[in-house]
Amino acid sequence: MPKIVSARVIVASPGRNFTTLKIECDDGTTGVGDATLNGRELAVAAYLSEHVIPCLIGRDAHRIEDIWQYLYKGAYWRRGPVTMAAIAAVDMALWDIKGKIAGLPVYQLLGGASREGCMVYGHANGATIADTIEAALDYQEQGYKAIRLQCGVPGMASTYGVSQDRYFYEPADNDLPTENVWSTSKYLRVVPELFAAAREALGWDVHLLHDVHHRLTPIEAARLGKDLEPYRPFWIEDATPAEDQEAFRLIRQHTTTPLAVGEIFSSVWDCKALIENRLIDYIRATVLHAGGITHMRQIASLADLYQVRTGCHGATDLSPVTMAAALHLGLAIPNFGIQEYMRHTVETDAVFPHAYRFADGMLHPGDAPGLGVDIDEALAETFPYARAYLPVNRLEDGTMWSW
Ligand code: CS2
Ligand code: MG
Repeated sequence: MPKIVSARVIVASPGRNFTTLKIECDDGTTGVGDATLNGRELAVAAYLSEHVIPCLIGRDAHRIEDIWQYLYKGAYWRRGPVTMAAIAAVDMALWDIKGKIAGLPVYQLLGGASREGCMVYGHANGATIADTIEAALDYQEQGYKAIRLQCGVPGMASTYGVSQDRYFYEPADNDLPTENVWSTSKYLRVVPELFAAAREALGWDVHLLHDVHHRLTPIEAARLGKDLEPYRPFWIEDATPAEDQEAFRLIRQHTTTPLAVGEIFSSVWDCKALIENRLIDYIRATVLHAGGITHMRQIASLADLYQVRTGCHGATDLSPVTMAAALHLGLAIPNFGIQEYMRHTVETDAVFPHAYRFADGMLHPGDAPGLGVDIDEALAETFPYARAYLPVNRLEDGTMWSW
């Protein structure tokens, strides 16, 4: 059996901060896992180095489920973003090792391919509706079958999802959080106009998505859902803060616009009620923030019982290791919906060489044994960590709000 003999945490910043775990076995096999928690990278690094790695040494790397249960139940303090990102990193690395030893890509260990590839969505954004449509036409030109639309809001200096650079979006910045100002009424006016213009320019054969990013109350979200119905969105995401799972029942009562939620969920318990009551259509939880391939597969299986599909988070603060793991799982499960694909920078791609490839609007994980991704530790060292925070949002009267 492959015995774990060492593990180390690599924190680097090629384009943005990433926390990566590398596990090594006595036969020389190594595996990688993503442990990145945007704005809290060192918290997970410390959790792994101080509290997890000492417990891994000497264990059988093949015992993925037992190690998952040991780290989950053994911590006593269960769930939460830091704990579950740390468990996720161990889990991804162990699946990587198992695949390498078996000589098979991880999706083959998960039951084999259920589709030719994973449909992805790109991020069209712009300061104005016209800029956003121009970016969306570019994505359509590149063969994307699904495009997320985020545009600036007249009268607001900045808003979630709109970047300076057309293709690369990294919201974390500065040493202390940037403060944005938010107006729901201004926002609710512009999004329907954006979708009307998008359907006019792009037609009806492309899926259009939008991320509300936790910023509406339930009734405001219901309003937006109704206003967008004529434009048939693929989904509106994070329509309202989802700690209050019951709030989605109110949105459901008013609109048929599909709902997606879950990128900040860290376990099945955060989304069980949403899924069992069919309050959502897509679950956005990820292998990184929700405990790895092992736990994300459990969430996907529960969702499958209620015809809820996956729509996993895939922003730039999830490293190519998470993207690779998500694609192996997405290729194998029966209820894959769509995979977010926010392109990484050239530096990030160089530090994390990977096998996944884009073609015809889909990503495929490739057939390299394991996850098909690694970290170039020497190159990673040339990109030192620098503390960064996500922005915060305040209403125009100064009230703290969701960003
Ligand atoms: C967003 C993310 O991709 C998305 O759907 O919600 O960009 C999110 O803002 C970041 O991952 C936060 O770190
Ligand atoms: Mg989102």
